[in-house]
Amino acid sequence: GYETPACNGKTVIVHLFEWRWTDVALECERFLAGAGYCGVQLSPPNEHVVITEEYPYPWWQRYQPVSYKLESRSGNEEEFVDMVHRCNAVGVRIFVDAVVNHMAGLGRQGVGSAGTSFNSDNLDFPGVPYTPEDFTPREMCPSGSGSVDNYGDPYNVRNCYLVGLTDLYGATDHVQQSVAAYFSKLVDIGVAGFRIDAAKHMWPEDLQAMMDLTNDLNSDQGFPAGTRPFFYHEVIDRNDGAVTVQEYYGMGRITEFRYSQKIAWGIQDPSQLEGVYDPGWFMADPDKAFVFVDNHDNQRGHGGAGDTLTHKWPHDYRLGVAFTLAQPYGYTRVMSSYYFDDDTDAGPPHNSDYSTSNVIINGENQCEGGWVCEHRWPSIFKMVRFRNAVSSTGWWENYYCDGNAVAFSRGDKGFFAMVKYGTLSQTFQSGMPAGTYEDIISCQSVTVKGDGTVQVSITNEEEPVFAICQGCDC
Ligand code: AAO
Repeated sequence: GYETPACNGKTVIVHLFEWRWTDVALECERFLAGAGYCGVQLSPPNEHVVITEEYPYPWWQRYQPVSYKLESRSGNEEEFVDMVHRCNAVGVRIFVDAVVNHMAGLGRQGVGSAGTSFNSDNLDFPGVPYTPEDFTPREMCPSGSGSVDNYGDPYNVRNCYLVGLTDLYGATDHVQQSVAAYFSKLVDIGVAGFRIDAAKHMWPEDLQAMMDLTNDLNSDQGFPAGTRPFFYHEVIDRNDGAVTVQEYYGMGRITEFRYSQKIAWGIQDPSQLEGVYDPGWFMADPDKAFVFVDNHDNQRGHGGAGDTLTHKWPHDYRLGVAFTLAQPYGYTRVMSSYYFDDDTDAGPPHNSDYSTSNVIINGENQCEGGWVCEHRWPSIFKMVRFRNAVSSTGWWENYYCDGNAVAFSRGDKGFFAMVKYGTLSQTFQSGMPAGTYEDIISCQSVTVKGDGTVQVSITNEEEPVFAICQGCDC
């Protein structure tokens, strides 16, 4: 199936947004493998437009493909291959952000990040190659401007140009084969799966055809023979448009943006947290949902945003991510950002020539040089271990919430508690077998009594989380 990544049961993907491939490789080896992360979501690795004029090198230039050559702001093909092999060697998988709904935006021409010429207005992308017949015919788009302008009409959403980006005609053999060739090239290198960018703007049957034409994962890179790639589709469904996440069932997982909204509300008002998965809201089934607290768009107000919790509110953010990793709903992704002020276009930390800076790790194992590295914050990365340890129980019980403290158990595999304001000292039913455990956040030893109760103590307001699990230590 396409629903589960080939990660030996590991349960968390980290998005190393805009990192260089050389730094991703190092991070796999020095941190992600030991922390128990399943893998990394990359920024798009293919050739993209290079924008210098109206704005210097915005992050979003990478969502305007020029070709499928593996040369981008994050590095070249040699560095890409080296990264994939080194991450696989330590059991950390690589997931590619695949931009295949469209090519570059109208009005753009010149050469891309790999030096290939292109002209969007002529629908000419010789690096693939794509020519005008590979783009959705104008008469199929019902919008006056040619761009997507009515989210209530699936023909408008899928046949028009998303923010003016030249829309590939995904029903054609040549587009399906070209995209599948790109996917297969990546899989042959050792990539384990794909985030499908703007999947909402693609017809599910076209996408399915591209997926089915893609090779099995590469057994020389440690994947069992016959394993299919993992797919997760970016579909923003807030019960407010013509396209639903359910249309993509059977094709992998689907991003569940209603979860992000619910977790933001729930951290504001913990009495709402028990309802983060709300089937009445038509949220994707637990085994279909792909969930996250924030993503690279909504953390900076692109793609809607509004009620989004981000690293800019570190205390609440820790609560939101820790809770997300503790609760059972969905497959989880952790965001790893770079700092930006009010400038939502600003690209990653860079050198004077605008090449992306390297990530710096300080003596406290945290990042510097403009990189946030939420995935290294203690109450976040330690909860990865918890989620892996409890993953065989797809439910929670002994749920407790008094509006400030929240606690629950994951069968007899683990118990979690957190506190919104101040510290916590309270006895809870843990559901765990009697014995001595270590709180994986504070590293304090704790005892579960014969009746399953445990005395929880959270004294550090900076890391307002408590977690014990079977087989876990600090
Ligand atoms: C750039 C410039 C544009 C220019 C274009 C072409 O900014 O001015 O026209 O180049 O030259 C990224 C950036 C874009 C950038 C683009 C290309 O975000 O600013 O455009 O690269 O360089 C929709 C799509 C969704 C998409 C999202 C941004 O459905 O797929 O817009 N996300 C992905 C990527 C993203 C990337 C692209 C796609 C393109 O993650 O980084 O764009 O490759 C509603 C709809 C959503 C829709 C949003 C925003 O949702 O339901 O489908 O997302 O609006 O248009 C509330 C609102 C509701 C909103 C919802 C969102 O509920 O009521 O309206 O929040 O949560």
